Amino acid sequence: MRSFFHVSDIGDLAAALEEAKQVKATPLAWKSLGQDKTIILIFFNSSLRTRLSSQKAALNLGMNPIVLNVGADSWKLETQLGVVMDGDKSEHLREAIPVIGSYCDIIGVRSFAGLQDRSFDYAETILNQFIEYSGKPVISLESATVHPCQAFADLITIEEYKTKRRPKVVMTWAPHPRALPQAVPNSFAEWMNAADVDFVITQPEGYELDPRFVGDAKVEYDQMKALEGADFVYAKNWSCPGVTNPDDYGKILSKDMDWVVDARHMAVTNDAYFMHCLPVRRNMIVSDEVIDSPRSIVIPEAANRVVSAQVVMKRMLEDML
Ligand code: AN0
Ligand code: CP
Repeated sequence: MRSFFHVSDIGDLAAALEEAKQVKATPLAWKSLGQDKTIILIFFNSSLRTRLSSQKAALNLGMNPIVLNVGADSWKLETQLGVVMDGDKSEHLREAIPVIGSYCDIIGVRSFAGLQDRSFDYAETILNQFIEYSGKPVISLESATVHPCQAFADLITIEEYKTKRRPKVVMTWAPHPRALPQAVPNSFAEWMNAADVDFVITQPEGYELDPRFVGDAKVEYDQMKALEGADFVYAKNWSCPGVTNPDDYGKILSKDMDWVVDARHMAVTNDAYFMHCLPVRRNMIVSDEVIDSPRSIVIPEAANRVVSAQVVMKRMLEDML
């Protein structure tokens, strides 16, 4: 695997899920695979789960993880090409990337959408520079448009908890005080469309995700109707993807608190499990009652982030043999 962005990068999904089961059962069975190999994890943005689960996955494989927090531990990096660097950025990605590439075997990058320029974000301009200039396999640790390690962990979790062959999975938009990227819902939609589930997306008007991620998913604007009979409820906020109106890209169009997932919403489901990628704002996205209920699986979902990261790194290491 040269890079990990999309569900297509993992190949056969059933085989990947089977491998995830093995990795989870015997996480230290491939401890010699990563011997003398280094992974550099670069964070342009904050993280708790991605940072720790990626390091843990690398350690399970016997690799040496090195973490770099751009701006905090390093020079601030310029990401735009062709600019006069007379501001606060001391170094350009064009030099930083090949330097980083020369110190490691795999690179993981977290670089959120700027939410200002849709075409810059949706072209994955920053991650593509890492692919082009590093010469090393690159893992998206949430880039401008995708968060594949999260979506893979979400699918592993659904596989573990489902009690029917084809569960109904509903991804619902929920309100948030700040504008958030679309990477998590984009990837979740992409992975659910590839999996054997009945997938429904519900959101207020104007929050339509990019068609390349929505695919053939059902879209239902009536949240309560969408939730009827759901086996899994996946809540997430996202800012306006700018599909219907490009001028609204990255904006908050609604803070409608009726969309906060609470007991009233869960009551119409098939006693659904509640999922969220975390971090979550309580009583903005989900009520205390729901996230604290026995049907909330947010902690095992987060625990599976080690498993998804380890399968991806393991495959990259196997390609180097
Ligand atoms: C980020 C987002 O919504 O993309 C990271 C989620 C994994 N969330 C926040 O910034 C709160
Ligand atoms: N879910 C997730 O990626 O969490 P962090 O932002 O804490 O890494």
